[in-house]
Amino acid sequence: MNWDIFLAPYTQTVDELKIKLKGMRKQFDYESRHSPIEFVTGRVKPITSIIEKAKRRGIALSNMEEEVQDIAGLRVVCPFVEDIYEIVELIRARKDFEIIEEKDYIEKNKESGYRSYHIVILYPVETIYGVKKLLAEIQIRTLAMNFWAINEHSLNYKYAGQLPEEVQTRLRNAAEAAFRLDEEMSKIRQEIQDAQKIFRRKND
Ligand code: 0O2
Repeated sequence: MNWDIFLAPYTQTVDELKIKLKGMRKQFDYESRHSPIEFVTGRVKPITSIIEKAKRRGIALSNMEEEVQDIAGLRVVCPFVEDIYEIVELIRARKDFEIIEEKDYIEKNKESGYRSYHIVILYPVETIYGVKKLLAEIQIRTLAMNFWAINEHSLNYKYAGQLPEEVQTRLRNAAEAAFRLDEEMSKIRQEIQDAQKIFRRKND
C-alpha cells in the first residue's frame, strides 16, 4: 500500500473543500451579514487512525475508500446552534457534491455526550486519471460543542478509550454545561448580533 498515492486525492479534497467552505464565510463578511461560520478546519485522517478504525470495524484495506467515511474531514464551527442548521441548508443546496448521509447528533446526542451535525458527501475530485468520487465528512458544531469534543477526544486518547469513572462523570457534566451554554446564548443571540453590528460599523 502506497499511502502517499492513496491519500493524495484526499488531501486535494480537503484543500478544495476548505476553500469552498471558507468562501461561504467570506461572502457573509463582504455582505456585512452575521456569519453563521466562526471558522473552518480540515484534515486528512492520520494513517495510524485509518488503520486503527479499519481494524476496529473489520474493514479490509481494499475497502477503505467505500467504508471509511472520514478520511477527508472538514469541520465548520458556528457561534450558535441555529447557525448549524443554516449551514446544513446551504450545504444541501450546493451542486458541487452529493450528500450521502446526514447524522444529527444534536437532536440526539451520542452516549458519550458528543453533539455535532455530520454530513457525509461524495466529492468529485479531479486527478491525473480523471474524476474520482471520494467520501468526505463535514462536521458542523458550535464553539461550545467543539470545546467539549476536542477535550473529550484528548482524554480518550490519553486513556486509550478507557476513561476512569470520575472523568466520565465530569465529561457528562461538562456536556450538560455546554448544552446549557448554547441554549442561553441562543436566547440572547439577537442582542449579541446587534452589538457585533455596531462594533463592525465602528471599525469600518
Ligand atoms: P477522529 O480522531 O476525530 O478522526 P464511530 O467513530 O465508529 O462511532 P462513525 O460511524 O465512523 O463513528 O461516524 P461518526 O459517528 O460520524 O463519527 C465520526 C467522527 O465523529 C469521529 O471520528 C470523531 O471525529 C467524531 N466523533 C464521533 N463520536 C464522538 C465522540 O463521542 N467524541 C468525540 N470527541 N468525537 C466524536 P473518529 O474516527 O472516531 O476520530
